[in-house]
Amino acid sequence: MKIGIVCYPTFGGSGVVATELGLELSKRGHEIHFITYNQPVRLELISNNVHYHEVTVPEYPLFHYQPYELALSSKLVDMVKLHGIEILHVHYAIPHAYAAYMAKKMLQEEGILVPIVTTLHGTDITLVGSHPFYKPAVTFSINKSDAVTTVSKSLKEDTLRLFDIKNKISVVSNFIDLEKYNHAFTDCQRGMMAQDNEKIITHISNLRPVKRVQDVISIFYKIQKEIPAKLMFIGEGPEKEQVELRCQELGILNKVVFFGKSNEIDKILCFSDLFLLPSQTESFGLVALEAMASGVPVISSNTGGLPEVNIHGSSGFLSDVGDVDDMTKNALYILSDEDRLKTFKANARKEALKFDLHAIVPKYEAIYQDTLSKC
Ligand code: GMT
Repeated sequence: MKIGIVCYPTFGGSGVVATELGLELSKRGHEIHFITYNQPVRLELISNNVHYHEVTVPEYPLFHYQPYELALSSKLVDMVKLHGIEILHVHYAIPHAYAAYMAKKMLQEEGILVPIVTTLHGTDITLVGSHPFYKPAVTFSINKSDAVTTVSKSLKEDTLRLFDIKNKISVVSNFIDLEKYNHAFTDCQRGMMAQDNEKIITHISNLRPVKRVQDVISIFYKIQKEIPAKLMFIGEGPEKEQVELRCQELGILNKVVFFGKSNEIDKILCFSDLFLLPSQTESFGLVALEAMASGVPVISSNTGGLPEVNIHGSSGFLSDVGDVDDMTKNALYILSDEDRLKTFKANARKEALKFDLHAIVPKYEAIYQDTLSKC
């Protein structure tokens, strides 16, 4: 199939999933066209089967807001015509599903039929999309998609609860390329980051309020009072400065390593002992799955889709949002006994195997085929 993939090209989970999906589909013989405003960060390889088409929005002084969805829908029309793209798979409803619908309508005028598959990822439903500013447009574009998927059961329930949905929603969970996280590389540089007796705790996110990064600091502060530990803090975002200030106030700045954005999180996860994800809401928690695939147990909140990924008492523990005492207790339980830590690490990897991309990508292929056959 010739498949157009629309996504955010950033470090965010939806862009990562869309990119990994496109790359795997290309290995399975499909022709993939990424259509977005930058080359997706995990798209290292452009090949015969993988193409990238940039959407540019020329600056015009009259426009207070530059019309990205207009530029995107025009680009989609052009690329479908030029490359014979048969199906469009858009990741994140806003504004991608809306722009794709406009493109579909324009193409219909010329007798070209291109169905749209929309994958909802989380904040497009739970935070941004359900805001009255966007809700009518998001409801419309979900209902007008030819197929709709969510990345967890929990997100499907949220979508049905928050919007008036007439369309069928299929759950296709996020996935992971386990081979990438099998510690095959030999340069796991634990010694550079911590002493042998120190435990390494890791957090990775976009440092937005929804990630509750202050809870990460509170939990780490309590852990390091009990056992020697270091915190690896990966990501950039609006809460970073506050986090740095708080670490300084608590006198733990020398125990926290700030990495900024990283394209090599597998290299950090390879030497991590525990992962913290105390988010306010999380439709899936791809980063928790990435940690688990690296054999890193997860201490997380029990919100959204996290209980579908992080299995309480096996790959880690779940606590109520904001319950930093319970999260600390669980973290110390895992870290304070070497044999127990080993068991949790093995379990984390085992639970991650359920999300192997080889099992999940064919589900998208089946959806494409089904959608095309109805067209
Ligand atoms: O806020 C983020 O974590 C980024 C956001 C995105 O759209 O890129 O992530 C959402 O999609 C990911 C991939 O499906 C999910 O793993 C994340 O749980 C989800 N984030 C939230 O629901 C907050």
